[in-house]
Amino acid sequence: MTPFDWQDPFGLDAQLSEDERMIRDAAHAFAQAELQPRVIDAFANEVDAPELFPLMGRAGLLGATVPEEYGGAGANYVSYGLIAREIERVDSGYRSMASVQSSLVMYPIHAYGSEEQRRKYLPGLASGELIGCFGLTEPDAGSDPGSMRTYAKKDGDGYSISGSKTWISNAPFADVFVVWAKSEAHGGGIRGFVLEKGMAGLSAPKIDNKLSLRASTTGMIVMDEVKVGADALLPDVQGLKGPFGCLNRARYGISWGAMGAAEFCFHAARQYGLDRNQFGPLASKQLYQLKLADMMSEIALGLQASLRVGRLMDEHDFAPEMISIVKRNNVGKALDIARKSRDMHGGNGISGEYQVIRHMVNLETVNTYEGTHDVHALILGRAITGIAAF
Ligand code: TGC
Ligand code: FAD
Repeated sequence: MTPFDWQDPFGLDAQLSEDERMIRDAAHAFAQAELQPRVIDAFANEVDAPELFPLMGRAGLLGATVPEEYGGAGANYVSYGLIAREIERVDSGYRSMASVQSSLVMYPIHAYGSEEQRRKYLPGLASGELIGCFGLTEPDAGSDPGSMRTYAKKDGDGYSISGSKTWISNAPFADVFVVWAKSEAHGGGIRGFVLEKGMAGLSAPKIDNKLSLRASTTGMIVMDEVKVGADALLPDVQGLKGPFGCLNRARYGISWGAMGAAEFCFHAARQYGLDRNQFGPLASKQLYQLKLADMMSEIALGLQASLRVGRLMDEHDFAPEMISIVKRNNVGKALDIARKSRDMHGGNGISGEYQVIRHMVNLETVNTYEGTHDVHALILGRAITGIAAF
């Protein structure tokens, strides 16, 4: 019989293909060699790190699911999830940088863009020479993006776009802005536009002094009659299903990523309990072992669920509600695990050096963005009852 492995209780490794294992191992090596040495200082000092994009691009971590002809890796969604898990094992902010680029910028340009837009933007985004951001949220439209005010007026053959987006990852140093707006030329329907740094009327001020996700740069997108040509429109999608199609991918990746952060916190608590003696080794205490058992169980279950959803995505046979289950459950469980691990480290748990409190405060953001924990409950409540309770 296969011996039990506390680091892989259900044999996740054995359920992966050779290619998936290789991608996971490469992402792990990159994250530990390039990201881990920076993160404590980056978080403490809120360091902007645009230079990480070309490093991630060279390591093949950007646009993993985009076909190779556009610079992507042509990998499957399980591989994409495994990459997110390895990056977020180091920090949710670094995973944010990568998942916005891959799921929220490259995906819509590939899925909804013209051939010219794909050729113009995707290779640079895949290599990390270009940095992308995704503007959906507005100061008065967060959980309810359908109430957005950003507006694209007809302007000759093109458009003039005005409005503001807030809480936008990567925006202050982005080159490519995927922005969602209500469009006069399309009966006020929501359309996607690709804007570029340097356009007149476009600015992206940084939001300073975040106390969560400090290693990831966040800003606003301010658009004051930004004039773009007809070629800035993403031609192949109309309505909220455009941004939601992107969010499906990013939320799925987050479900894996959060488990990476949880694994870090679980492993750290285990080691701390083995090393620290109070009335004997902490790990010898029943309450301590109960917490470790809970952590291991939730992580094992969460990873299996994400793998199942990833396999269905790779078969083009998934429902968005499945993604709501894994995003909501895995992030909520990761947050519980990070809080428990912080507690199990005692006073050391609040030190940046031990890293668990950083994961804990990061996961507060992850619980909120890409659909809050409660909004995903309402998506599931609608599916269960047939009644929208938003
Ligand atoms: P609703 O009536 O439900 O739907 C409107 C249209 O959209 C379609 N749709 C979807 N299509 C694909 N995938 C999904 N998941 C979809 N959900 C809905 C739907 O079929 C319909 O299509 P059509 O053709 O009939 O028009 O829309 P609603 O306005 O009632 O929406 C309610 C709700 C709560 C589900 C939705 O607004 C929601 O999910 N709110 C949360 C907002 C959110 O997640 N924002 C994320 C911003 S981006 C971000 O946070 C990035 S952080 C990145 C990082 O740093 O990692
Ligand atoms: P609100 O929608 O105002 O929600 C406030 C509270 O009310 C929450 O608890 C929520 O669950 C609850 N609530 C809302 N509606 C209901 C309801 N109907 N019933 C019961 N409770 C409800 N957005 C982007 O577009 N692009 C990005 O790159 C991006 N990056 C982000 C990075 C960071 C660091 C952060 C913090 C946010 C980012 N966001 C981004 C925005 C994020 O998606 C929003 O913060 C999120 O969707 C919630 O919107 P809100 O903050 O306006 O909260």
